[in-house]
Amino acid sequence: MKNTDRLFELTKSEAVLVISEKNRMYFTGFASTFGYLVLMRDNRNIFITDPRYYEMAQSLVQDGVEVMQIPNGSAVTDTLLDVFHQNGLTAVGYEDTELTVKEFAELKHQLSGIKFVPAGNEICRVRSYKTDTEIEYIKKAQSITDAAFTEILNVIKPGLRERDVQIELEYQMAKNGAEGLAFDTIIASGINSSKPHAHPTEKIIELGDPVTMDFGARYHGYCSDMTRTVFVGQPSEELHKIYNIVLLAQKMGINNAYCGMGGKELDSFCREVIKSNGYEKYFVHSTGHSLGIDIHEMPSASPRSTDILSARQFITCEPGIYIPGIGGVRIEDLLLIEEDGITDLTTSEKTIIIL
Ligand SMILES: [Mn+2]
Repeated sequence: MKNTDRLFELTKSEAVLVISEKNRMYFTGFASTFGYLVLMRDNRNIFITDPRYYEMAQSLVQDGVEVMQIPNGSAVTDTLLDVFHQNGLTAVGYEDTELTVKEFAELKHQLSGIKFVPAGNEICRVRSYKTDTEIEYIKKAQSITDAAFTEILNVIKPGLRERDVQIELEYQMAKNGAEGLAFDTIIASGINSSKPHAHPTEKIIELGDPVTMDFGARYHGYCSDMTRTVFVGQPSEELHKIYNIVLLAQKMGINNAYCGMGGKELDSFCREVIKSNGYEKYFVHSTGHSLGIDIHEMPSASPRSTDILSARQFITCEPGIYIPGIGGVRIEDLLLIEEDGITDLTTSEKTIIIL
């Protein structure tokens, strides 16, 4: 089972009940819309599901997971109570980070007598340390993303809409092996680029426009993430200057990154460069985040982060400067942290690109 030993090092509970789709998929390796997973300290793990998934689950769940079917006509919570009683469990960890208030209230009501202990943060922490297989999936997702960027440089030209660039970029990711998107693609051109998370519009790309593209692919359920700002024709002097400051800030972060550093420290390497050039108030977001099954996972790199960037974790490095009415620049690479160093998985060019 994936990282369950680590989970039980972090939580005091004898068992953890996993209900959310993504965490079930994480621990069982099996995607389904319905199921309840009971992880136990003695490494007995029971996946309870219904007849729609029972047969499939038996052949597809990871080693170490026992699949159980809800008896016809009975409630899943009755089966859960049986499992808890048979294993002498009176208290279980639960996903306080995932369940709605209503879902939790119902669960407590239906499983009366069981004590629920929050375990959501512990699960997030476990998920932050990637296995070899997860690292391979994320590397592949990133290489698909880089390949799509190479292709899009041949496509972008004045007269296209932002939407056209979005469609082509997503097509190229699919063509290169993506099974889906990591998140909604951001394409922001001209003055739209001062909005860090702008959605692609019908706006026509014009000569002199910056075009910021923030996009990622999904591969075997795992995300990638990168951003580049390119220029269509010569940029204004100010945008050119901003580009070089952001690039310098990003390189300062990457070149100084090391295993064991604080997320706050990585952020400050980037932020200091932008500050010393007088643009601090235009860098309006964090420097980075990790990813995995979700596009935003822990650890994070921000002025408030208390995370330590550790081996087998990922972190993006994505400083930006955004000036309303003028435009913006963001450059984002994906870094893998390992004991013997940092690998920048993003291979696309960063020196200013003027198409
Ligand atoms: Mn990102």
